[in-house]
Amino acid sequence: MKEIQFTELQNINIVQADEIRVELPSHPIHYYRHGWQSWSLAAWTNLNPFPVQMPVLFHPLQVDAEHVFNRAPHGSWLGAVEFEDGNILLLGALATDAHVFFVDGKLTGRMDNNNAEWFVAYGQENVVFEEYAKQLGNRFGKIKKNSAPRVWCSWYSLYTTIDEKILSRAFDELSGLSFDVLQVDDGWQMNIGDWEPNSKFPSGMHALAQKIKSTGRKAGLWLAPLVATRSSRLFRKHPDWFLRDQRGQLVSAGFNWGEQLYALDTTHPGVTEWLTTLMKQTRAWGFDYLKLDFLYAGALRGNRYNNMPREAAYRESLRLMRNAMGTDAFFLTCGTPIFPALGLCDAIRIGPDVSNAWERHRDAHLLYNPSIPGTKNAIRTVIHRLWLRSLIHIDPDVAYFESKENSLTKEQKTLLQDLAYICDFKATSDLPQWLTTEEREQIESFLNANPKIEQLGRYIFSIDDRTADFTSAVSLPIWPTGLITLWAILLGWLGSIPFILRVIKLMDDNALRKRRASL
Ligand code: 9PG
Repeated sequence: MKEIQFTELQNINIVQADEIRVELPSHPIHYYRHGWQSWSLAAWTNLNPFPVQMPVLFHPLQVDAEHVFNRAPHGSWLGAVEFEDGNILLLGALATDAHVFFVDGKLTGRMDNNNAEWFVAYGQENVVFEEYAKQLGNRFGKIKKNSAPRVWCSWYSLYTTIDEKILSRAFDELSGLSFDVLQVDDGWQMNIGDWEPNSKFPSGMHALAQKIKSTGRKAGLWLAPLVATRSSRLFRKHPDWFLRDQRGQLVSAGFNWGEQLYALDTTHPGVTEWLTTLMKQTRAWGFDYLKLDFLYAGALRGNRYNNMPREAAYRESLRLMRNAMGTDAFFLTCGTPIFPALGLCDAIRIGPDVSNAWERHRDAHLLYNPSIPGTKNAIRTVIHRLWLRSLIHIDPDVAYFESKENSLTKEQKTLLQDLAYICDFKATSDLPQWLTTEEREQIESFLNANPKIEQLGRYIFSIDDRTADFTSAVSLPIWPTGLITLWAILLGWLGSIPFILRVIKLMDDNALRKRRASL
């Protein structure tokens, strides 16, 4: 354990230690929490105990389940405190498998297993984060291939109701809009784990990629290669490939698609071979842009075939998949623990999903869940992770232009569009046949714009001659009091009952089926 006094600090300090404690010059006013994976909260918060987000069943897929019940300020790999005068002190690992806590008025960093380097710096927020990013780039590597492609993604308008006919129509009607990639999202596969086309894609995946390429764009595909549902053939055939705990019980990777999810042990030779074949298969089908999702599953705690720290194991699986797909593919990681992905992919999703609504009372105030899809949740976390932009392409998720089935105000949509400019990553899911002529023109001008961006304050930017202020997205919900607390506890509990989630899923599927008729 290394103890560092504030007076010993140089401008930049690199310290070798498994555990480190940094004394502060005075009592801070804010703490920078950095959540584990794409969908986990990143934000400046006060120092009060923080509510535990609900439902518990979702913890493995929304936060770092190892630390979720610790209500004191803490975060993955780094932590920073802000003082009255606006200066900050940052303690951050230059390695994976590390966590930072605020304990007894000091910043404490802990690393699993290895004795690696820590970065400590005090000063102006932008300067400190910039230097930290530089040091991370030296250790993890930087890859930024020119500019990020402009993407149309099927998820946020069609969800799982995609089929050959619906997509083919959308691809045709997107002609005249300057997209570089048309990306097929969730809904094409047989099952999570069984990555073959389902009956809605009778012509197969090669034909689907060909169709996209015939429109002059690159073909993109979504997969969640490190998880599988209990009902998948993969799970039934290879139960020994999945991560288990000390007692030999399967480790939960959370719950989605109305089912229990399990995580592949990516160090198992059967799994490495299977992953390699899968990546090569997607390339052979003709997809050049891969959005690999639910990747956190590769970094959950468990007993691995090769005993190694969980995030290091995950990083190796990314290396393996990257090698198998080739460096000429554009590789976007999503639902990914952030640090282990640096240097191995082209882009990282740095926030939760956006949605056609700003914030839902249930999710924000009762479940206190900042990871659930919602535009405010997405903007809040993305705006706190912009410092990663010098290292890698940062994906803030899609912007909306359409007004059909969308309750965002014009101002809220503009915030998302501005965030895309700031991140230099432009994507939308708007369905071409839903767009008015004006909305279509707005998309085209968005895709071709290259505005001059300047940061004026933590949440304020100038974009050409306009000002974009993201302050309205950063506040955190107020924790409920009185009778509402009981309702919140009940809801959190109900949300962890698989049967209830299955019923909700059936209702959602039914609504989507009805909607499909109108597409
Ligand atoms: C497809 C989607 C889209 C989307 C991804 C991911 O429960 N959750 O917290 C949760 C968060 C995100 C999520 C799904 C569930 O969405 O981010 O772009 O590809 O999967 O299923």
